[in-house]
Amino acid sequence: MKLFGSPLSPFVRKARIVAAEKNLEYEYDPRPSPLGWPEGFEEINPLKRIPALLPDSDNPDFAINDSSAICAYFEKLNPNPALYPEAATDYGRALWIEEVCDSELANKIGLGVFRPVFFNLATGKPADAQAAHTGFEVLASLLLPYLQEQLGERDYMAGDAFSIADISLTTQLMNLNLVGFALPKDRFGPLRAHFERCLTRPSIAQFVEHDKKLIEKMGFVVERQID
Ligand SMILES: N[C@@H](CCC(=O)N[C@@H](CS)C(=O)NCC(=O)O)C(=O)O
Repeated sequence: MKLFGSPLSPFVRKARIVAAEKNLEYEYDPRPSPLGWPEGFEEINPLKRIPALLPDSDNPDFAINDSSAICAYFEKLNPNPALYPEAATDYGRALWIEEVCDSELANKIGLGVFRPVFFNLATGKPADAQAAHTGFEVLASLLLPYLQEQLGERDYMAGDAFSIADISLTTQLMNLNLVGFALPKDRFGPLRAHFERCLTRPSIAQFVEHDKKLIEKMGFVVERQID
C-alpha cells in the first residue's frame, strides 16, 4: 500500500503512528502538502487533503482518504495491538475524542498557531509570533481545559489503555511543540503529563526527533514561545 502526505501534517503523522503500532509496511510519498500538490493528486483524493492511502499501490482507482478512515482500516488489517477500546462506552468516548482532536483542536492549532509560524517561514515571511500567541490563548481558554477535564485522573483518554484517542490528541499537540509552544505546567499539568507519556511510545517517539530535524533542515529557526 502507499500513503501520501507531508510528514508535518498531524493527520498524516496520526496514520503513520497507527501503522507503526501495528507493524504495517507501506510505501511513503511525502510530496502532497497544502503548500504544493503534485499534479493529478485530486484523482486520488478529490477533497485534495492529506493523508491519502492506496491500499494497492498499483491501483489508483481505490483510495481511502481521511485519517480516521485510514486508521480504522489499519485496525482491521491488523487488530493487534487494539487501538479501539472493546467496551462500548470507552469505544464511543475514543471516537468522540478523536473527532474533537481532528476537527476543532486541529483547526485551532493548525490555523491559529502552526500556520502563522510555519507557513510564514515556509513562504519566506517572518514568523507571526503575535498571531500564534493569540491562537494559543484561544486554545487555552476552552479546548485544552475541556480535554484535560475529559482526561481526569486517568492515564489515557478512553478506558485504561492507549488508544486512537491518545494518538489523535498527541499528534495535534506535537505541532504546537514544533512551533515553540508547550503546555504550561501550571495550567495543564495533567494534560502535559499525558502528552509526555504518549511521546515515550516508540511509534510516536520516532517522529519527535525526525520532525524537529526536518524543520531545522528547512533552515527554520523556531523560537521557544511558551515552555
Ligand atoms: N479530516 C481529515 C483532515 C485532513 C486535513 O485537513 N489535512 C490537511 C493537512 S494537515 C490538508 O490536507 N489541508 C488541505 C489544505 O489546507 O488545502 C483527516 O482526518 O484526514
